[in-house]
Amino acid sequence: MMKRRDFLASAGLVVAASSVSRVAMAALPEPVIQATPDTMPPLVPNSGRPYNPVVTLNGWTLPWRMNNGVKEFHLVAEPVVREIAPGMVAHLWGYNGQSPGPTIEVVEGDRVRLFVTNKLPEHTTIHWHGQRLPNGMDGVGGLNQPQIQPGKTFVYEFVARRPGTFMYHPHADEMTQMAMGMMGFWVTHPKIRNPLIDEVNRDFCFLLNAYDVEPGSYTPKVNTMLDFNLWTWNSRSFPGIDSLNVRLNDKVRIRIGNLTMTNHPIHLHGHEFLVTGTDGGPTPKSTRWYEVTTDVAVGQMRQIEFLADEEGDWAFHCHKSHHTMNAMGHDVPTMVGVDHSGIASKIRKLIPDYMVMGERGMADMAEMEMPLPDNTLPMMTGQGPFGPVEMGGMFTTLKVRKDQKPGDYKDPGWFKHPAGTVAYEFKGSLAEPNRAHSAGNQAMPRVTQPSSPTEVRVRKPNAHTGH
Ligand SMILES: [Cu+2]
Repeated sequence: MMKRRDFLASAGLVVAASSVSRVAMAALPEPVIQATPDTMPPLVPNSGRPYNPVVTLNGWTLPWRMNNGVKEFHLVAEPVVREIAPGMVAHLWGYNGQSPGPTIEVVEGDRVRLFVTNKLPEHTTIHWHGQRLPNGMDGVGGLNQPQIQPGKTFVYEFVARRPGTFMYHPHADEMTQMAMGMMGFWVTHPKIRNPLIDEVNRDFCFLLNAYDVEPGSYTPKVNTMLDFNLWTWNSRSFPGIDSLNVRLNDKVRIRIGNLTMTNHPIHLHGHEFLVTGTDGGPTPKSTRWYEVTTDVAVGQMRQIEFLADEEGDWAFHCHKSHHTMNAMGHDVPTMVGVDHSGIASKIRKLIPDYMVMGERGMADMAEMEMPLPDNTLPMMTGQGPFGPVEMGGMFTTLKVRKDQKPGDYKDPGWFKHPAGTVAYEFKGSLAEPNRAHSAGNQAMPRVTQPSSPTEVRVRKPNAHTGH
């Protein structure tokens, strides 16, 4: 097996079909395995029709070989160890060394042959989500094909008939296999100039996914339906998600697919975008309007486009606040306003590790060096130029810079704000605010009931509640 770097070094040899023997071409294409969770530079096509490649956030594009005009890819379904963010790895299932699998990039009209080798302990298939294809290539185990048993390789072949944004995932023991991270992205570029598909300077893509990994463990719980504790983009959690680095006035496209079990309102700061593509391909121009948040429902793909004409470090995240938190935030009782003075030291005599959390809100969690179980991410973290960012999960930044070179995707570091453009503390004297001292009205008068005793449920932080 080859690492992608070696493959690129020898790409000239591998893809020049005419110079490879018939015997070699009859064999399986050698699988390319990715060893790192870093964002790889765009894979510029060196065979087939030209196109402007995408950049997969914390991911990569699978190289192919041309075999008599057919683009051949080799996907290997296998157990992988994926770093979710520095300090935490998860034991997942994926493709070619990572979860999600590599992005497949082809051009409208390409004939594509995909070899799928199963190195999992159970059978699998791949469904090519959103594609027009012969029914027997649709990948639903039992319905369209026999299951791919462990150790076996199946061949899928079809023509990528329409341009757009697609995904792939198993249609075999789906609940387990998707909860374990088996999924990938697919982009079909237009063959000729399409009036509904604009040329862009930067084209990013990533999948929304989620895991339930108990603090201190490594393998996701596969039976979880909604209460996941790791909300990820391409199986990465902030601060492990790379920033989207662009040049001032670049036209930017971001393609997002959702393979979690809930919807994600994706929100961009500082700019307005258009939804230029959905599951069915490019949207008619008459349906486009400017937004700053778009909901991506389960099983959907969305393409957003905007002009990056405001310099700075702009937050880009899911707007469900629990989805920008990591594992520790989910089972903590609300303590805002509860006075713990003197209590903690008494409780510590009984439970030595006891800590008071959240009586002034949860922001302390980002600053405190809390003792965490092994292989567990802090609930929210990430040092920004002004302090902790207090985020986790589905969060990253769009970095817009005047001096970012075309085609350069390197992180330019923190934005240097021009003098006088950062919010600052007011140091003058404060006038007493003029408050109105009347209660609000209501449409129907309320009858005052005699008060009854209130029952309070007390829980120790971190105790497993088993709800
Ligand atoms: Cu979300």
